[in-house]
Amino acid sequence: RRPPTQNIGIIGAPLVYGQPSIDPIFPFSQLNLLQPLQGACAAPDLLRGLRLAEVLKSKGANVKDYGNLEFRAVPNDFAVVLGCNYARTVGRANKQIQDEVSNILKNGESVLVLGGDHSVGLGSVSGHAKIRQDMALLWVDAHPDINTPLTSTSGNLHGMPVSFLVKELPHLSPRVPGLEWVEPCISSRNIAYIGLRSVDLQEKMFLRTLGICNFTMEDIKELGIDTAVTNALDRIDPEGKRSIHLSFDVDALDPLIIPATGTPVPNGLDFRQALTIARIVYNTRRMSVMDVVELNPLLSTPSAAIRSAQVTVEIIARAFTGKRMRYPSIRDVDI
Ligand code: 6HN
Ligand code: MN
Ligand code: MN
Ligand code: MN
Repeated sequence: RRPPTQNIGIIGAPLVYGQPSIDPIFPFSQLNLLQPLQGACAAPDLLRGLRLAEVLKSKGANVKDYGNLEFRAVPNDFAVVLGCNYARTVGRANKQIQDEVSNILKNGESVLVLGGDHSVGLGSVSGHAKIRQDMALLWVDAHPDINTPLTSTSGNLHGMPVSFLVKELPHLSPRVPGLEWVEPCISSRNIAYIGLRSVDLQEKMFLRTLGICNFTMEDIKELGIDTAVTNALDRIDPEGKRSIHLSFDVDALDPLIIPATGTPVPNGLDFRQALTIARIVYNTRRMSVMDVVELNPLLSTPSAAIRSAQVTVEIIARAFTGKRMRYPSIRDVDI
């Protein structure tokens, strides 16, 4: 079967308020020294600089780059409101993301959303669901990002997007100013996780009580990555008809491979496993949206940041075109 030519729309979503660098309660705390956390906003342009669009084109895709969305910080949005940091800024930015994603899908293009932190999943997934109600979500991440504002210990919205999206959960959450527009749009039956290894206690409870399909790193070690991903897709899309959303947090990979990320956790996926996930998702021919989030070039040495970004480009190319890149093999690049 010859695959149809892929039309891909790229949008940059350089949002960092889902994982802010300024501690909203203790403005003089040590956390504020972590200024580089803001670096996730540099990821889209770094990936473009590594010729992301050209690589996709060379694999036969039609690519249109819509550039970066421009986000404005909502004034005085520093306080923790109902357990969320910067909810109005994050909410507003995600409304923009939602509109852009659904418009590009309406054009008949697949969408690549370049974060930013993982709070961009709020807008990206809900923009996808607006156009394709029958959507299935594969969340590749070290973390399940399913805290509610009441269970989150950090208050950072990048650890919460799934809780706002799952139909079975939001009644447990307060209505957060700035996020009222987010409608729960996906059933827990149609969500699966790959790569988990840092799950908060209450998150574990949500996964259990809702019976959300998840393959932790332990499971992957036991079953192999092929079986894990194939089973996950079978579970969330048993008839093989749904539009697939791949939300890819680069911290799913081992920090030795992608050190440039804000919440690294040891014992992650290796490069081959990540490429396998991308290939199996590509083989469905039904991936409509991919998010690539949490790449933060300021959190490692410059050369490690570039290597992290190159690995990311290869995974993206595999997910959209099924093809392996020959250039540049990460081992051969000398920076
Ligand atoms: N991510 N569970 C932690 C929290 O703050 O809620 C970490 C979240 C990490 C989020 O990596 O996208
Ligand atoms: Mn995440
Ligand atoms: Mn993560
Ligand atoms: Mn935590």
